[in-house]
Amino acid sequence: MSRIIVVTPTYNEKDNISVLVEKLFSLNISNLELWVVDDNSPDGTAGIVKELSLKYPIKLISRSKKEGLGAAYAAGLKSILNQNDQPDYIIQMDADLSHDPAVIPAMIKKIGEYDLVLGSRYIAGGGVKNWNFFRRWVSRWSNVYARLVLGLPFKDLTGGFKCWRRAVLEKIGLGSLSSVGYNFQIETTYKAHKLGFKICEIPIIFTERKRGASKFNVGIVGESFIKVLLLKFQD
Ligand SMILES: Nc1nc2c(ncn2[C@@H]2O[C@H](COP(=O)(O)OP(=O)(O)OP(=O)(O)O)[C@@H](O)[C@H]2O)c(=O)[nH]1
Ligand SMILES: [Mg+2]
Repeated sequence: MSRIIVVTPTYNEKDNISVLVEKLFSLNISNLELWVVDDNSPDGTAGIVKELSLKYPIKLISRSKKEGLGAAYAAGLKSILNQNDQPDYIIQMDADLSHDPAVIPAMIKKIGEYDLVLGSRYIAGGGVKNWNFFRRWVSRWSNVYARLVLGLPFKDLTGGFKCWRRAVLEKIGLGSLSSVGYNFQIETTYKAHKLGFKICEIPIIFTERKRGASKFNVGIVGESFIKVLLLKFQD
């Protein structure tokens, strides 16, 4: 039986995290654990996670300050790889319910044949709900830009709903990643592709958060603009 760890970064997700947990564990996937990487959320997200961990297999990684989702993921993934009881697959997803846990069984099915499965908004069957024009525009162009500069064949490079075979994460060198925002997603997929791992996309519908505040900002777009070029010229 495969062992699966779902990892999610949280910053002020008190109104979303318990719904995510209930939805995730109601899938009844055996050997599934959730790891939450919280950056000392002032709204008390960590306390809610601790309470939930009395009922469900949840591990909380508490970090002292907010350093962006890239740093939170890198820390969470490193701790997962450094523990004794290694998972077969690692799924990463947002905690704000934009990513629907109902997609997870399809991801697990696909990871049997691939090394990395990307949840994709920009292939047939995928999409985005309730995003304003600006967010749609930024997301579309960020993807076109990264795809063309890096020469990648995937339609959604910036999405954060992904399922990894453990060996891929071991090889891409988590210690060398520096992205703060969604560039983390581009960087990790690019490294996996360059190493020759088999990657596929499956459709997802991304729904804008209903509760809590977005951490998206223009700095994150600027970071990606520059770091995609740096990635290209590192080669
Ligand atoms: N630990 C941690 N988590 C973060 C940080 N920034 C964002 N996150 C989490 O990363 C996930 C994605 O962040 P969001 O703010 O929802 O970003 P987004 O999905 O691009 O933006 P929206 O569409 O507006 O929600 C959420 O689960 C956040 O709580 C951070 O600095 N630290
Ligand atoms: Mg979000």
